[in-house]
Amino acid sequence: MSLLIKGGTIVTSTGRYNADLFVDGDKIKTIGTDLDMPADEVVDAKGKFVLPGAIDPHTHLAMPFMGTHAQDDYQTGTIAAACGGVTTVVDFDLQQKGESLLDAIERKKSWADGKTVVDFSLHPAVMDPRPEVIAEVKKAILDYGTPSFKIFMVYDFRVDDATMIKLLEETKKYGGLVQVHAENVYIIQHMNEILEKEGKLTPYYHAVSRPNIAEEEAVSRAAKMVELTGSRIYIVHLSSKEGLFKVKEARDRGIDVFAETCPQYLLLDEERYKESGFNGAKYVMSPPLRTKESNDALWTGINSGDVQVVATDHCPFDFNGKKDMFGKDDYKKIPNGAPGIETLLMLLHSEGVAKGRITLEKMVDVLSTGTARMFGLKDKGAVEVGKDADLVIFDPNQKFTITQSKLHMNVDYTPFEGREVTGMPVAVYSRGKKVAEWNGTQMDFVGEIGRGKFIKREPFEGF
Ligand code: DUC
Ligand code: ZN
Ligand code: ZN
Repeated sequence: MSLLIKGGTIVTSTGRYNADLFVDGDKIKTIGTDLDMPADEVVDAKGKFVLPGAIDPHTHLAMPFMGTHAQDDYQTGTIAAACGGVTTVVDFDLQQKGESLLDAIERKKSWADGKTVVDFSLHPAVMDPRPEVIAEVKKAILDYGTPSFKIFMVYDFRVDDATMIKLLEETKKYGGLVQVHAENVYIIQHMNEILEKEGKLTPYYHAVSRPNIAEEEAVSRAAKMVELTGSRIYIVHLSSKEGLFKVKEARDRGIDVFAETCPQYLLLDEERYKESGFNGAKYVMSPPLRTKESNDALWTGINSGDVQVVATDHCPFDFNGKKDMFGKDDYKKIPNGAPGIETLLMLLHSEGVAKGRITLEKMVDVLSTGTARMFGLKDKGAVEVGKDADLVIFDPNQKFTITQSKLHMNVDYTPFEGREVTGMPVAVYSRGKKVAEWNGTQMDFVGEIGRGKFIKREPFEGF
């Protein structure tokens, strides 16, 4: 299968230029002017951007959580990804009690077998840090191609500081990266007790129970562990101005603290929890939505380079039957999480680029090029000869009103319902094969179930 894309504007993380592009099989073979080789498909991309497919390195596909499980599996989740211009997904792989880390990788890979429509990889999450599990880090990095490891500082399956230190030391030896969900569990437990006594249990109090200071303290403590060990961390879903300040403080001192944020922390604020009825439950996620001040600070953090990646934390639970079943009388029982994998690129373009908050090149960096570099995806993340032909032909003027019925995520709502975006994919390619296209009113999936493959990633090489 070959593909010739003519007349588009190729966008990189540092610039843009007009050129034709020829794809042979999985790879970008030639970039140049007036290319005229015969091809199975010829696309006129005049007036359109040719972007590298977005990479979402933060998803929870089919994850068992809070008495239920995240509703998108590897098939529905990667179909939604494709329709949103996401061509690589790096999913969390939660180790079970007593399970080996390497067995956990094999187990989650088997869940994906024959189901994914775009390429994927896994981040093992260390939940049962026995010494023999820490010793598996070397194999996970060097043999299994999974060089990033998630830990939680909250929830029942959190790890303690001593474990964090050991993991930082072990990952440092082999080029691993520790990803941290940073919230102080004791602050949250204390707030929960107070709110319980006061009978404050509606969704709004989810945000009150997890104040900015809980993130600030945890980021600061995790950064100190990095300073101690000389290792590196990546803070997932950074949400607050205060947390960002701690990231910046460490980075300014040369400590390798990296950070990711998500569209919900850039665009939504805690007022959402006050929506009528039980609607606030739609936004119950951890960390919670913050204030507009934090939204603005995080955009600044992207531009200053203190936030290197934008991801989704895609973790969908239906509003009817999941969000409202468990937690009607107590915010603590509402499954934490929200859908987002399909709206990542459209939101970042429309709210970021079209509104002048970030450049198009910065968008490519935080969605693709920088993400590939952070996570060792050496064949992904850029429109360059030799890279996988994971491409989005993007019309920057196409309008679309986000609405759940026109999206593909397996969930009954979107937190961005009714928001009009400017800029949508025209066509999305995964290793040279078209997987999604604009049909005039919405995106259609046109790919092949099971064509996505597991990608072995490289150790961290610096950022
Ligand atoms: N936060 C969420 O909101 N959902 C999944 C896990 C997490 O840390
Ligand atoms: Zn998390
Ligand atoms: Zn998450």
